[in-house]
Amino acid sequence: MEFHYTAEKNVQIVLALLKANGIKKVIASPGATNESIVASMQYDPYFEMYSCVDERSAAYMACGMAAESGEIIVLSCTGATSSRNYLPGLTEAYYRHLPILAITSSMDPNKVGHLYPQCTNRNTPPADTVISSYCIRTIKDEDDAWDCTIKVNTAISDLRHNGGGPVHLNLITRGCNNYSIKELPIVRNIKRIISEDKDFPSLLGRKILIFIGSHLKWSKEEEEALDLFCEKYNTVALCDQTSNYKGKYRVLSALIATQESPLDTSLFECDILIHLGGISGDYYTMNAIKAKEVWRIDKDGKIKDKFKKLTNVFVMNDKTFFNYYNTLSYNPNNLQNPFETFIQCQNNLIKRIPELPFSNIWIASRIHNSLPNNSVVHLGILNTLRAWNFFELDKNILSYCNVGGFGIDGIISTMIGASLINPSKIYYAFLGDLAFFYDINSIGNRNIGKNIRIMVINNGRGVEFLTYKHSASKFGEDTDKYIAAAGHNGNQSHALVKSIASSLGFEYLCASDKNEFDKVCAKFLSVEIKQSIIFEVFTHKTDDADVLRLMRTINGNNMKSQVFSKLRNIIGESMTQSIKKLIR
Ligand SMILES: Cc1ncc(C[n+]2csc(CCOP(=O)(O)OP(=O)(O)O)c2C)c(N)n1
Ligand SMILES: [Mg+2]
Repeated sequence: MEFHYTAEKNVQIVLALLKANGIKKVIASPGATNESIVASMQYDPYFEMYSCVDERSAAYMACGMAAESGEIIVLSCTGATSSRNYLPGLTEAYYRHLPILAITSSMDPNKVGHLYPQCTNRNTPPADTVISSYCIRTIKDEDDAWDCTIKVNTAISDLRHNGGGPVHLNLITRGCNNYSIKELPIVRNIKRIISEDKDFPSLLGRKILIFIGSHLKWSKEEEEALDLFCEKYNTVALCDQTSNYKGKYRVLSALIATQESPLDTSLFECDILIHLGGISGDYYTMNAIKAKEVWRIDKDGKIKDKFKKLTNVFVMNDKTFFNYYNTLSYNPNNLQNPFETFIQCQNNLIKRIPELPFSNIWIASRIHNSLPNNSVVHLGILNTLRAWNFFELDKNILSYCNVGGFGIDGIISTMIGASLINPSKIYYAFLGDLAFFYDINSIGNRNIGKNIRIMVINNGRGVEFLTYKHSASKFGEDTDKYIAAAGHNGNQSHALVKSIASSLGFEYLCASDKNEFDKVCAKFLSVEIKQSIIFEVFTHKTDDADVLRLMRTINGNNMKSQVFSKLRNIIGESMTQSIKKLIR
């Protein structure tokens, strides 16, 4: 019988990435739990294998080998107490930054504590033995395979990162009788690149897009570096209201990306997506982007694979990255800069926005270009952020949203904190009623000055969950009971916020329709800093929920979604879901 690689997919990924990274020296200790990996290596002449019965000695041998060869050394051991005996050698390696990958094989960790023989808990290695430790679980679906790929890549990269050192993989096995796999899978290899590296990968002839997640204020130099990069590499920066890049190639892309029937799908296609900034609430653009590869710029060097296409992490400032590529003299592709096309697309859509009902989105459409110069905007998560992502703000207005944790709990507090830094600027918060009442005690803070303006869009519930295509909207009226939490805080009372606001010294404004809104909003938009304001806007839940459909179908409906929506009415949600799954 011929033996090749194990059928265990997590082991195959480990092996493929060891090979892709030129790691070949292995010290194996005897046992059964590490059979899959050891046997697979043994039948591949690529691996240079050594045997050592005593794991304590094996780990010290690895120290000697790593120091002498300068290479990464792999250790493999079985269950029982074998992994414990790596600790002295790994402690030595830790303090000497020696790159040793300790792979301890284990049965499923769920079995720990259930009287299974040889099954020990490896969750928390002592602090000064390894720089990182990952559990590499059995792969049962695509998500598991992704998780395994990311963890093994991170582990291998950690061995040399920040001075490097030993790393632990707890490799889960279910045992294996199938060693028929002749070829290892092709596994995505993720590299960290630091500014000292001599050869950054080439962008020659590649179609590039940039996506900026939430980002703090940009300096002039940073913005200029990105402007020049976009000019040289014929690209644009796809932004939302939290990206805060205000340079020449900013594209606020949500309105284009959200169209059910896209104007031009190729706009979001690229060979390389350059991804910077933090978490983004612009789900539409992230879903629309079709990138072959993603390069991430992130000073913390962590591997963050939002698009599941990450190949390079540039461990540096945005500016260092852009400046490096800006100094190269070639013009890497012959494509036209897509900026004009994006802007034309956007204008084309804006012109065709139908009459919107009185709603969160209508408000954003009405006042986005009337806010005072240099004011600062804080947006509520999800529904409000989404509304404002459809309409551009003036370049001198910065905008933020608590997308770090996506809480509705501290939106006003965050804005108040910011407002205290600069009393001569006007700070706005736009948010829903659940978010407003959640954080209501903050408006009683005695430090508040005259420079804050809060707009509460009071639809009496979390309308987010009723919006067009939200999965929770399928329960109809029942969504209101618990998921959207309707009817709290006076159930759209016209007296409650008014009295609190007045008692606390705010000017109180309110509106229940477009006419009323237009009558009072001048005060809310005034450049004069006289008194802080709370503007309560009462909207109707169906308007606030349905307006999204109007924005997403400016260019017509998606045929498929029309068919499914009709089907849903006839055969019900669960049958429709089953058919969708079948088609997929
Ligand atoms: C602290 C916290 N609790 C719960 C959630 C879940 N959540 C997300 S949006 C939302 C509804 C917000 O309602 P509202 O502020 O009235 O805005 P609307 O959707 O009506 O515009 C909730 C409860 C959250 N993000 N944060
Ligand atoms: Mg609400």
